[in-house]
Order: sequence, then structure tokens, then C-alpha cells
Amino acid sequence: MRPSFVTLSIAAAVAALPGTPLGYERALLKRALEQRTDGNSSTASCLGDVAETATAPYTNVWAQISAEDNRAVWDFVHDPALGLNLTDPEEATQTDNYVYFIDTVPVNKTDVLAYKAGGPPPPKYARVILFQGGKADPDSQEYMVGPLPVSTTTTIQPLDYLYNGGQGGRVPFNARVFDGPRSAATEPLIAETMSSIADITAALFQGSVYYGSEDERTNLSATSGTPQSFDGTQSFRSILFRLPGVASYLTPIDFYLLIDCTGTDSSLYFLKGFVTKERFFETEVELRAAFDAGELVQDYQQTLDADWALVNHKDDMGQRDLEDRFAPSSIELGGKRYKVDPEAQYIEYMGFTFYLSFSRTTGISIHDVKYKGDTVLFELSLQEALAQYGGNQPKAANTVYHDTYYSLGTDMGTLLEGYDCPFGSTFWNVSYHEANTTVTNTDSICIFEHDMNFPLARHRTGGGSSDYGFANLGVVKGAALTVRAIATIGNYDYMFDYSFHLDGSIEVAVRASGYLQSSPYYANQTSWGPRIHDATMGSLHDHIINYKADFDIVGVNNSLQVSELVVANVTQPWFPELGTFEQMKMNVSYKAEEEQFDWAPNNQAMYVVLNKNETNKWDQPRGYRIVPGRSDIHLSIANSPWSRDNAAFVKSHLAVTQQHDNEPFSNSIQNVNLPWAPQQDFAEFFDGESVDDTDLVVWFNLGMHHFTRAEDVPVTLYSEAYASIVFAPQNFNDQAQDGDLLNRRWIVPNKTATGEYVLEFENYGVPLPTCAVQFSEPVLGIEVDVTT
Ligand SMILES: *[C@@H]1O[C@H](CO)[C@@H](O)[C@H](O)[C@H]1NC(C)=O
Ligand SMILES: *[C@@H]1O[C@H](CO)[C@@H](O)[C@H](O)[C@H]1NC(C)=O
Ligand SMILES: *[C@@H]1O[C@H](CO)[C@@H](O)[C@H](O)[C@H]1NC(C)=O
Ligand SMILES: *[C@@H]1O[C@H](CO)[C@@H](O)[C@H](O)[C@H]1NC(C)=O
Ligand SMILES: *[C@@H]1O[C@H](CO)[C@@H](O)[C@H](O)[C@H]1NC(C)=O
Ligand SMILES: *[C@@H]1O[C@H](CO)[C@@H](O)[C@H](O)[C@H]1NC(C)=O
Ligand SMILES: *[C@@H]1O[C@H](CO)[C@@H](O)[C@H](O)[C@H]1NC(C)=O
Ligand SMILES: *[C@@H]1O[C@H](CO)[C@@H](O)[C@H](O)[C@H]1NC(C)=O
Ligand SMILES: *[C@@H]1O[C@H](CO)[C@@H](O)[C@H](O)[C@H]1NC(C)=O
Ligand SMILES: *[C@@H]1O[C@H](CO)[C@@H](O)[C@H](O)[C@H]1NC(C)=O
Ligand SMILES: *[C@@H]1O[C@H](CO)[C@@H](O)[C@H](O)[C@H]1NC(C)=O
Ligand SMILES: *[C@@H]1O[C@H](CO)[C@@H](O)[C@H](O)[C@H]1NC(C)=O
Ligand SMILES: [Cu+2]
Repeated sequence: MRPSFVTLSIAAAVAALPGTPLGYERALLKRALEQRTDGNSSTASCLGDVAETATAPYTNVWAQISAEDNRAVWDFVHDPALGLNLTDPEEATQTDNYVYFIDTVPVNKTDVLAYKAGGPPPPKYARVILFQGGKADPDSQEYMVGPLPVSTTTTIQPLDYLYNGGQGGRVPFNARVFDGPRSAATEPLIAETMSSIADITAALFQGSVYYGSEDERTNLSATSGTPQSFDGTQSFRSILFRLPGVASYLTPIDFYLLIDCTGTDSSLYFLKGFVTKERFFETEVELRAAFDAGELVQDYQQTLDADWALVNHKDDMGQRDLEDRFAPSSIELGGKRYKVDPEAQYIEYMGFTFYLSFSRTTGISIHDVKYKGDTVLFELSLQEALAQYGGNQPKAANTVYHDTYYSLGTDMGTLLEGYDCPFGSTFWNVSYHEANTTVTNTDSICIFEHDMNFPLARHRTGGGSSDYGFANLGVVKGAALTVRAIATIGNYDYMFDYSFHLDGSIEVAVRASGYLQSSPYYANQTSWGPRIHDATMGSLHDHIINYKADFDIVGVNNSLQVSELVVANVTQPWFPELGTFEQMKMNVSYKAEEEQFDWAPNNQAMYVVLNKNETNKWDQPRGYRIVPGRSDIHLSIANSPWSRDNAAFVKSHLAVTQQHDNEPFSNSIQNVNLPWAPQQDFAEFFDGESVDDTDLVVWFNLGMHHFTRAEDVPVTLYSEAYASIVFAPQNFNDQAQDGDLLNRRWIVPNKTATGEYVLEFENYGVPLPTCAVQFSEPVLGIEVDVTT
């Protein structure tokens, strides 16, 4: 498409409104028009400007290790003298030792606080995951290499202290990530088995055959989810076949292959059986007998052309009236009102200051959030995006995703200006290390201030002896700054938003779009979702997105106050006729110990993280309330074998723990294949420690119970698959923090000498802007290898 240019003129829009100023709304508009000419209107383009530069007060200590450090660490671990016996991952098989990835060891809070108090910068360490299939007892082991930069004092040691499962950073081979080499090792068995029954699959599924993923005749694709082990002593794949193509997630066929792939010797792998039509066949002989008896004829056939599953315009759906016009867009008309330090990934906005960091496993995190100079949060970060499915078939039943297992951060991709984020947003890259190179995903974080489309505050005081029927009207504009990234993890596009509001509140939101992981359609599986296409069913599942909020309300030592609304029977002497009557009141208490807990029924409790020793002008402890938003849920199932002991973090709405340097994460990235013997067990965090007047961490879940529907085709919609939470000041200040905002109007009817009333508008020196907005068709960035 050719670039298109649109010029938008506020003045023209206002001038076009007809009528004389009779009612006060019209008077407002007339005045708005007049204000254009009497203020300091900007004539600059409203889009072209870049954010002004801020200077971060200190180094971003949460930043990843640099490309140079990554290369040096790569060389360090590959030094033959170290004896790790590493193979190039590009050429490795599962029986070799090789680097899985190099990332950054989370910096200890203790060291950060010491640094901020004038101490030395925290030491930097690389986190190196080695897959050691070449060892006698094959495994995956994490190491920490540092301090960096690599020098003669650099050492390598097991990175065990992050994990409480008993084996530290070690994961047995059978539970380690099922990467390319492991997948390749199972391919001969799959190809051999499926080739042998090619006549059956061809007859049942419109000629579909599987002779191996690389074979030219193959026109089925094989997929299996996680877990692929229960406790690391066994390994298996529950494989679902699909018609290949861009929308294969929506074109599954009713055929499953179950294999055992325990250990590193692929000659020992074996067939566990086949499933189709909800029947299990342990051997090919049994399958063939049923086939020959005509029992496997399929009731529904998958579509061969999957155009229906693409997110393009559907010509056959017609067109809506006026939909050929460009849709409304949020633009920063007055110029950018935030400052950034791109080097330090530091942002200043309307009293807020904070840092960003990025990791290949968890994406973006927020650090050291201050509001008007006082600390609110030490860290706000994604921990895990979990999804668990259900169905009377092996693939859905055997699917629990932990998306950090797929290095969720590396899936944060380029955002389309004007569509994914407003025109004029600030775009930042994300980078991560891949072997000895560093990959950059361009424009994968966007930062923008946007209209809330509702005022932050307003009041029209009635009465007043004027023709206008009111004494005064005050309205404050509503705006917020959002930091956004979208990670496309296989089928799903998770949108992560962190929004900073003018009143000091902070909102966390997550949305999901993208393809359902669907099932072949079974007419009698109505308990697991509806039919959504010819041969496709939407599979019921839960998404639970786990976050960490390390509050430091004006200092590290905080408490979690619970104000429960209770009903009390009271008597009041001035109402003798009532005798005893019910009233509601607050029962205020503090969480004493570490605990996992749920939102109170009917949301009849307020949770506030506060500092008992820091009070506002009214002697109230300063705090932030945890305000439930939309869809704050936990996992529906507590005792599933697929998520039994490795997912405690998604089994309550909320949790509070004492902060510890060795408990930075609720989950581990290889936990998904260890549901019965977790590497990291969040439940172990709750060992009776105090959370009263100490450094505490709140963990919370957002998510969706995904009741699938026809409207999930072609993709799930962000409008509905949406969850949020808000942290709002609770006596943190002496009053609402809108009094210092100039973006407001104060309107008072004033009696002139002739006895008429005119509306006097106060604009506090912020007149309406005039600007020409020139849009250009957005361009998509690319991934580049930075070989510095
Ligand atoms: C090094 O690893 C290879 C597999 O990659 C293995 O065959 C070899 O025995 C190992 N060498 C030593 C000394 O462990
Ligand atoms: C798959 O390929 C076979 C030939 O190998 C062909 O006969 C059949 O029509 C194809 N099926 C589909 C679904 O494309
Ligand atoms: C993002 O990466 C591209 C490609 O390396 C580079 O040209 C651009 O300047 C980077 N953007 C920022 C904001 O650093
Ligand atoms: C990265 O590693 C590969 C394989 O070990 C090597 O061939 C290449 O030269 C290395 N590149 C850099 C930039 O170090
Ligand atoms: C659906 O019907 C089939 C055939 O009667 C049966 O084998 C299967 O168990 C049924 N599934 C469910 C979930 O009821
Ligand atoms: C608050 O003050 C008390 C008494 O002075 C002290 O024991 C406690 O450690 C203080 N707590 C914090 C969070 O400063
Ligand atoms: C209040 O007293 C009434 C009458 O005794 C009783 O029915 C009711 O349950 C009481 N309510 C509460 C909250 O105790
Ligand atoms: C008030 O809360 C405390 C702590 O949760 C609880 O033990 C007590 O029973 C509650 N009292 C009422 C009247 O609900
Ligand atoms: C962080 O703290 C833990 C627990 O005290 C300690 O074992 C570890 O060595 C520290 N890590 C770094 C990088 O200093
Ligand atoms: C925080 O509380 C701990 C006890 O839980 C105390 O040792 C420490 O000194 C306190 N820190 C501050 C900054 O008040
Ligand atoms: C109200 O009108 C009077 C008379 O025109 C004028 O002197 C005064 O400044 C006006 N007040 C305001 C608040 O504009
Ligand atoms: C216009 O800007 C100047 C300089 O910034 C300022 O002194 C003046 O008050 C402004 N006028 C209005 C009407 O805002
Ligand atoms: Cu979903």
C-alpha cells in the first residue's frame, strides 16, 4: 500500500460546529474556539517529536549482560581447559553437551539497596544453561559465570540457590527442554510408525500422510505439548497431527500417536499407542483391525483451504456503513509529556520515575517505581504465563504450558505503529543472546501517553444565581502512560501493559489474541467446548498469568493490611425503636505470616500494603491498595497430575511472602516437565515467616477462564480476553493528586455590569493546541544479529 497522509485540524473540527452559545455546552465549545487564539498555541507537528531526554539517577543495575560479555562468557565456557566438553549447538545431538542459552543472573536486592546507599555496583553474573546429554548421568545444569566482565577472577559455579526443589539448577535429562536435538531423536520412531499406517491416515484424512517431517510426501504436521515427563524418570510425547499451513492450530485431525522416549538412547524409544474417535489402540494390529472393520470412518473432515483462519479482511462478510473511514486514534497533541533515558531504560512521567529491564525468559520488568519521589515498588514483573487444557483426548488432557519455558521474552516482536500502539509512540528494541551473538527485535516495546477518554475528576456545583444553572464546573483531563509489549508464543499473542496514572495508581493488564489451540470436533464432547468450524472444536482451558510485586512503600519494611467488611449488630440510644440493628463496619487486621489467599467473596475486603511508620498529614499509614480488576482468577484445577506440585503459584489469587534474594522467581523455566518433582516449588515459600513490618513481596494472578466460542475464529479477541489489576494510593498522600494538574478547566458564570452572566474559563496557561498531524504508513522492523 502507498503511504497515505492525513491532516487533522482541531480548529476546523471545532469551527464546524453550528449554533450560537445558548446552553452551556455550546458556550464551552465557543470558548474553546476562542482559546485557540489567546494562548501560546503550538504549531508544531503533534507526531514528529521524540521524547525529551532524562538522565537516570543511577546505572540500570537490572540491565542484561552486554553482547560483549555474552561473547566472552561463550568463549570462557568453550575453553577446552575448563573441561566442559561442549559441542556447537548447531551440530549437537541430544547425547552431546552444549549451551542452551546464556542470560543474566538476577541481581540481588541486597546488593542493589547497598549500591543505592553508596556502596559498589552489584556484581554482574551470566546465567548459563548447559544441556549435558554427554554425561554418564545426563542432565541440564545451570551455572553462574562471573563476576563480569570476564577476567582472571571469573569463575563458573552451579547456579543452585534460585531453586528449592532439592536438586538446585539441575534438571534430569528426561525433564529438560524438549529442544531440536531431542525432537530429532524421536523423529525416526514417529516416521517409521506413521509410514507403516500411511494407508490408514490417507484413507481417513483426505490423503494425509506422514513419512517424516523432512519427507516431501508428508502433508501432516506433528505437534506435542508439555509436560513430557512427570518427575524426570520418564519421558513421553502425546502427539496430535494437524493439516500443515499457517493456521495449523485450527486444523487438527482426530489422530494421535503416543510414544515413550525415556533416556538418551533413541533405539529404546517405543510406541505406546494410537488414539482416534476416542478409542485407544496399543498396537498397529489393533488399529488396523478397527480400520478394516470400517470403525474409524471420520464424521467430520478438516478444511483443506484455511483462508477462514487468517486475520485478513473477509470479503464474504460484507462491509459496515462508514467503515471505510479511518478510525479514531489517540495522539499526543500537546507534545510528549514524558522523558526517557533510552540508554538506562529509564522513564519519567508526571511524578513517576522507573526503570525497565528485559530478560529472554520473562520479557519486560519494571524497577524502582517512585511517585513524587517516594518509593512504591522495588520490582513489578511477569513470572509465568501458564495455560492448562481439558478434553477427552490425549493432547488437550496432556497440555499445560509454562510460556517462560519457550523463552517468552524472545517472542516479543515488532509492534505496528498506529495499530498495536498509538501513532507517535516511543519504540524501543529488545535484545537477547543466542549462542555467541545478540539478536535484536526492533521496536518491540512501545511507550505512549494516551487519553483515558474520561476525565480524571469533575464536579458541577449546582445552584448559583446564574442563567447557567450552576455555580462552577471543574473538569480535569484524564491521561496515562503505558509501556506495552506483545509476545507471540506459538499460537497466542499476549499483550502486556503497565500503565501509570496521573493520580499515582499503577495498572497491570494482560490481553490474549491469536489462535486457539483447538481440537478436532467431537459431537459428544460438549463439556469441553463448542464446535467452531467444520471439523474444529474450541478446547476449554485456563490462562493464568503470574506476577510479582515487590512493594517498598516509602522504605523496604511494609505490612499487608486487610480491611474486611463485616456486619455488626449495634444499638444506638437515639434509635430506641430499632433495638439491635445491623450495620457494616471494617474489621482491620494485618497478615502475620506468609500466606497464599484468595480475594474475599463479593470483594468484601480491602488489601493495602503500607508502611506502619510512615504517615501522611492525617497520621494515617501511607500505603497502596491492591484493587481487583477484571478477571483476577486462579487455576480451576488443584490436583491435576499434569500440574500437581509445580504450579502452586497459580492456585491462589494472591500470595504474600517475605522477600529473599534466593526467591526472585515463583517458577523455574524448566519446571513444566516436573509436575511431581518440581525444580521450584512455590508452596515452599510459605514457611511461617513474618510479613508484618518487614520486606514483603505480593504475588498475584491475572487470567482468563477461556470458555471458547465461534468468535475465537479466526483469532481470540483482545476486547474479551482481558485481565487487569490496579495498585492505587491509599492514604499515601494527603489528598487526591489532581490538584497540581494544569490540564483542566474551571468555569464560573460571572455577572457583568449589565447584569448578564458570561462564562469565565480558567485554562491555567494550557490552551488548546493547533497542529497538523501527518501520518505515514508504518513500517515493520526486522530481527537483526548484532555482531559487535
Ligand atoms: C565429550 O562429549 C562427547 C559427546 O559430545 C563424548 O562422546 C565424549 O566421550 C566426551 N568426552 C569426555 C572426555 O567426556
Ligand atoms: C497429501 O499428499 C498426498 C500425496 O502424497 C495426496 O494424495 C493428498 O491429496 C494430500 N492430502 C492433503 C490433505 O493435502
Ligand atoms: C533498534 O535497532 C535498530 C537496528 O539495530 C537500530 O537501527 C535502532 O536505532 C534501534 N532503536 C533504538 C531505539 O535503539
Ligand atoms: C561464534 O561461535 C561459532 C561456533 O563456535 C564460531 O564459528 C564463530 O566464529 C563465533 N562468532 C563470534 C563472533 O565469536
Ligand atoms: C463419545 O462417544 C463415543 C462413542 O460412543 C464414546 O466412545 C466416548 O466415550 C464419548 N465421549 C464422551 C466424552 O462422552
Ligand atoms: C518502626 O518503628 C519501630 C519503633 O520505632 C521499629 O521497631 C521498627 O523497626 C520500624 N519499622 C520500620 C518499617 O521502619
Ligand atoms: C443480628 O441480630 C439478629 C437478631 O438477633 C440476628 O438475626 C442476626 O443474625 C444478627 N446479625 C449478625 C451479623 O450477627
Ligand atoms: C476480624 O478479623 C480477624 C482476623 O482475620 C478475625 O480473627 C476476627 O474473627 C474478625 N472479626 C470479625 C468480627 O469478623
Ligand atoms: C545472591 O544472594 C544469594 C542468597 O543470599 C547468594 O547465594 C548468591 O550468591 C547471591 N548472588 C549474587 C549474584 O551475588
Ligand atoms: C526492616 O525490618 C527488619 C526486621 O524485619 C529490620 O531488621 C530492619 O532493620 C528493618 N529495615 C529498615 C530499613 O527499617
Ligand atoms: C467578573 O466580571 C467583572 C465585571 O465584568 C470583572 O471585573 C471580573 O474580573 C470578572 N471576574 C472573573 C473571575 O472573571
Ligand atoms: C505564554 O508563554 C509565555 C512564555 O512561556 C508565558 O510567560 C505566558 O504566560 C504564556 N501565556 C499564556 C496565555 O499561557
Ligand atoms: Cu485461550
